[in-house]
Amino acid sequence: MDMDKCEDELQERFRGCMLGAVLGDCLGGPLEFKNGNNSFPFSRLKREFRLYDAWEPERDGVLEFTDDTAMARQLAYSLLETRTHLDPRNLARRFVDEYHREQGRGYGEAVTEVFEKLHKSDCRDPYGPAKEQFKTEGSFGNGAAMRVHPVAMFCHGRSRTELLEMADASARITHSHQLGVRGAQLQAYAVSMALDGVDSKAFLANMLELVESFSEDPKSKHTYRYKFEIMRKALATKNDDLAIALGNGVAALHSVPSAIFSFLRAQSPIEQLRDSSRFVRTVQLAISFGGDTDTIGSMAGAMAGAYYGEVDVPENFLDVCEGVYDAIKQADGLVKLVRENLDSDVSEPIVKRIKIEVQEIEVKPDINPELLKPEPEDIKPDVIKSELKPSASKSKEDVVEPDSALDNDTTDSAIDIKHNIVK
Ligand code: F2R
Ligand code: MG
Ligand code: MG
Repeated sequence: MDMDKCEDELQERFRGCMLGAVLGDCLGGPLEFKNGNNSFPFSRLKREFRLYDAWEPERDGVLEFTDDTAMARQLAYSLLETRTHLDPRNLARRFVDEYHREQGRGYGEAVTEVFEKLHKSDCRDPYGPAKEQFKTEGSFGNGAAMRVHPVAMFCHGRSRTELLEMADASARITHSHQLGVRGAQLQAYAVSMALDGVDSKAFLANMLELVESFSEDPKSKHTYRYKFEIMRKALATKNDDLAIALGNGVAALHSVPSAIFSFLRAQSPIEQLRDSSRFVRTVQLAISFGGDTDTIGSMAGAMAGAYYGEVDVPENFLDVCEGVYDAIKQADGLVKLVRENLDSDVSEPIVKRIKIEVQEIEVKPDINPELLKPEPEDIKPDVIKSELKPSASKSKEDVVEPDSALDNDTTDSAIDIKHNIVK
């Protein structure tokens, strides 16, 4: 593959991040839930990866990317289009169009309902359909976390508050459960620190500090804290067999920490993966978790690529996987955009406020027949009209509200590790 060389370290890291996410997705895709919820031995991973050393695209084709990359690309395109902020309606439309273009990318079972509802309503309220998911509980799937790395790139050089706000806004278009939103924020923060080259000790301390700050959201705080405690002990003892303890399922809680662990653990040598580069052993470790291998692989790949840069990504993978050229172009576009934004004095909200036009209410005869009677002469027409339906020009600000009070579940009662579900 022929491409321009990177001009500096930031471009290296941005390219590494976008490439890492695509490669993790493509390399993990063929193994997603192929061993049920069981992990894979490292020997299996080494065997799989040996195939890629001798890969010939004309003969072997390419490994296709899945929904993870399909959505991340649209998030990157949306930011490249709006340039100074995230526009939730633009992003929602992009997700919907992308889904309708290629429905076979392996989307989550429930998220497709969100796309259909967004489509039918022309994304009038980009957050509305997600709030209706799972009997209004919202999705806690990892779909918001798996696509969030472009947010970390866009927010490079900005405050953590802005990063978390944009990650939240990008997540809620499909995922309104706090555990799904928090998963996206944790992944965004992890990628952001990887882009900054933060060392593993400070990285883990910062992640824990962020989790502790979820004070108005005790369920997320307790359950994610529990995962980070497991991670900390495992890193200290170099225990690599954490699929059961950290999880490998489609819930954000059972996959974001696993990806973060893979990134941190693979910074040190792993005996059974000694032949692999740091980037490759991160992706191999992530995929070895089994279960949701494309997503854990992609999230870990985004962090590893951001941390080590494009230079650590073996060139042979670029011919194996779909979407790598676009990933590089998007990374180059984002690095340019970030520089322009940092150089300019423009200060505007990082997330566009959405005005939702209040729809005219259709008056059905069986609701209130009284209202359909001819107007008495002594009542002004305007009064009746305003009783029947709100003015079409009325609008309300859509303020992103935190979920209603969550119960004070403790760690043990809130998660069921064996079955990969959140109670
Ligand atoms: N969909 C897949 N892979 C196919 C699944 C394989 C299958 N399990 C198998 O055994 O073969 N991969 C892609 O989906 C994941 C991202 O999903 P996303 O975008 O979060 O979607 P969704 O539908 O919102 O959530 C996924 C599932 O999680 C469960 N769930 C979520 N919230 C829930 C809640 N509040 N209550 C109960 N269950 C909830 C549901 O089962 C959802 O369908 C990635 O892996 C991506 O690669
Ligand atoms: Mg996928
Ligand atoms: Mg997946």
